[in-house]
Amino acid sequence: ELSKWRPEVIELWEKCSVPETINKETFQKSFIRHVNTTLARSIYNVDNFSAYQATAHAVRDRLIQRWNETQQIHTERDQKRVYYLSLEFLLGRSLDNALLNLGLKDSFGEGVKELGFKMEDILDQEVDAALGNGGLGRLAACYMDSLATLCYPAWGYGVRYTYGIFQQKIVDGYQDEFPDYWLNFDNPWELPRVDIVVDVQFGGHVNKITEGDKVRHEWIGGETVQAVAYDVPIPGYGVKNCINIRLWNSKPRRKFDFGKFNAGEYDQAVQEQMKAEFLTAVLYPNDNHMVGKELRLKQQYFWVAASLHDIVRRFKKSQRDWNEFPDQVAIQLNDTHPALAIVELQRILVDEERLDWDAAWDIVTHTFAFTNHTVLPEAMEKWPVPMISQLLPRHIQIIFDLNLFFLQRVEKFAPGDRDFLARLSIIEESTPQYVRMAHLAIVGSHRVNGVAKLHSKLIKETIFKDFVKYYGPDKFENKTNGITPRRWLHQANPKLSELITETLGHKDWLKDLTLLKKLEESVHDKEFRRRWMAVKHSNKVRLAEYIRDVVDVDVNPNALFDVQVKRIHEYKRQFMNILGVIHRYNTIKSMSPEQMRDVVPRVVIFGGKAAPGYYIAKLVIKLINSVASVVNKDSTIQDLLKVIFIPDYNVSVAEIIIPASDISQHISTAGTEASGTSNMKFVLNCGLILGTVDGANIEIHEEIGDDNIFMFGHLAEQVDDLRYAHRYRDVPMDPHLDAVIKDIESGSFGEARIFAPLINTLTFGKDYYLISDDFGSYLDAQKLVDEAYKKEKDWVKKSILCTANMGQFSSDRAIKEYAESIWGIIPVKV
Ligand code: 8GP
Repeated sequence: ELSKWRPEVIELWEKCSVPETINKETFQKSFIRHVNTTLARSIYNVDNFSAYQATAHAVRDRLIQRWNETQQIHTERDQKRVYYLSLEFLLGRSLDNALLNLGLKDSFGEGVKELGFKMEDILDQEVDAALGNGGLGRLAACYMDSLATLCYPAWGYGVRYTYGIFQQKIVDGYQDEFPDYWLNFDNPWELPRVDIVVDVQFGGHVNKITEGDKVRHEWIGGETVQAVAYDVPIPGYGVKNCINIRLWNSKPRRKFDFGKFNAGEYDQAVQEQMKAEFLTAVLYPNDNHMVGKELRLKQQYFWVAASLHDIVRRFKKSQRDWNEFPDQVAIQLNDTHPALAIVELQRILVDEERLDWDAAWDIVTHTFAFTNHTVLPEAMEKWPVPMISQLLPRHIQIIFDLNLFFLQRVEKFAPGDRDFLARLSIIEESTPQYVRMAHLAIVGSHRVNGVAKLHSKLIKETIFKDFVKYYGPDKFENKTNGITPRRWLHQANPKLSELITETLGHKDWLKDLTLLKKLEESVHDKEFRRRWMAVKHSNKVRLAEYIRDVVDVDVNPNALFDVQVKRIHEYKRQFMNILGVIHRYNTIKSMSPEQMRDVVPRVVIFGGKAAPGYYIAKLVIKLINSVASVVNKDSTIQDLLKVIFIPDYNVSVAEIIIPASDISQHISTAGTEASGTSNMKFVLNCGLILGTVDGANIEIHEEIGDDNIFMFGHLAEQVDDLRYAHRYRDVPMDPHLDAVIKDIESGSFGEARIFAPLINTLTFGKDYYLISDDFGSYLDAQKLVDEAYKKEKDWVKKSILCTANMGQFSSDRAIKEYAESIWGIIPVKV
């Protein structure tokens, strides 16, 4: 394609495209140029925020160069690519991460200092990109970091929400939600691609056209919304590769309804335009819970259609045969949200590319793979058939056809077993009928995976049991989640990172986390232990300052910091934690001054958002704050206990909290937390954990050993029987729990009637999450924590061994496993 240019032109381009050397001086030039031109400011009015913008733009210039080179080489090599489709990418802040991954932190830091700024102040100006709810969205972000670092040819596809996850404020102890208008001031981390626009169709009808002995379908009419691409560059660590997340934004088609306009209905014509923009306005704020809003379904199709159009266009450029599609393209479905992509690809191949049905289906099923992230029934996506029919009339036909052919095969496998057929069917035969998205995702994929060993076993034994019978076990795999050590240690905990690098004598551990194992040799080194402790202490001081700033409570950095930060959900049992806190409070209150001297002072820290419609979860927040306001004021307990609820927990708040924890709690009812990823972050940052036998806790336990973790509670295989007992028998309540409940009911923490619905979940609600069954062993485990913390030397050793044995939980390991056993892709290094 260069042939259209004269050689002199090409030469000039090459001469002018030589990348600038990057050092302090060139950075400063670039900084000032951006202040002057991009921001139209000058030395007279440059504040911290404009300094942030200028620095971000200077970094962005370098990112774009790398991004271009990466795209160019990936196009040239034309290797198989993976496309990661995720409705959530919880990226957090980008500046610090980009500086570290590009190796520019020191030189740029010096550079801004000489210009009269502090790097910390500049970094603090950035707002989080919070396009996700919790673990699922943050996992996608960690995976993009690893894909870039390992040089895989990969793209992410998502939605550019105008409003990310809501901001949480605490008013009178209750959660209040405020819109997160994160794009308020320009976003330097995205590149608007006004040239990349895809038409997405909704509604209309389908014509059946017979041509000779062939039938084809034509989907026409309805409304069209345009998808505009915004590209977010993701730099790898210590490599030149920089990959792309393409986020789609909806906008109306340029064509304006002049008919209506001329008829005097100007406002209505404008309203229709605005409706199109509204499509990508807001992220649905539910974690592990499905809410069947039509707009959400529209978002899903909008994003899937635009992404597939893009993927197919890229494939067609190489002019290969369609059979080669699965050799060039792997598509990973992050949960069932993008499951319509399966139907859309089949539609493109059959209706537009005129492939025959079976050939098309063969391509589809070799292209897709599907990750499940939960077994909770309320999270399983299903959409009413009438809703899909209205929005996507051709897709619903395809879904019914796919289901018919699928069930015909199942019928051959299990002749006459109608129940089996009904259980496997993509369609739930209720009134109205529903499309079960997980079934669609399984039938349309060549691999299905869970996200931790126990979870992957449970999906095979419970929700997908019948599919295992039909397909055999090999279609189902485990890919234990991972986290990126770049953000979650190097960036969030710079002092620990430095100490590790100095001790090991290299930085290679950031790309091969198993190298941390060598830290084990230093546990007997007294000076090393002292420094290890000093790092933890300074991180606790940093968190204590943050707590003073946001909730105006003083906490003692020498106390044991006990943390539970994650979405508020009944299955995660923050309720059990706060009930335990009340027990602790009452125990301390009943002590003599003598006895008190033996108590380990504790700061119990909570953080997390509740879905705005989740009443019980919101009451848990209220209870935590009510307990906090009583306990924190009570001078009779001599600062032995403080309770803190940190508002608006998000990625950048997590970066302050996680490095400061002594113990963190991951205490879901066994079998309910698919994996958890914050458990990995805490242990990597040398915090011990108190956990149930659930999710990735189990594998962390295997790696770090019995002595360095506190595990308690019933096992997943006991849960059914325990629930049965609550349902049909009179199970006596744990006496300590009973006392705590009576205390709440007596009004010790404010009006008792407020908390009645919460307490009812334990009684009338049959204690579905088994708090009373685990409460005794929970309190016992907490006692062991206190005892262990008193033995300082042993505690530090445990802490070191935690970090040293986390090699397995890098997202690099996880991504390599996906690449090798599911996607079949190889690295292409720039
Ligand atoms: C979460 C799981 O709850 C968490 O254990 C896991 O670490 C994380 O995914 C990443 O794998 N699951 C979800 O957020 C989830 O299933 N969300 C809804 C779409 C169902």
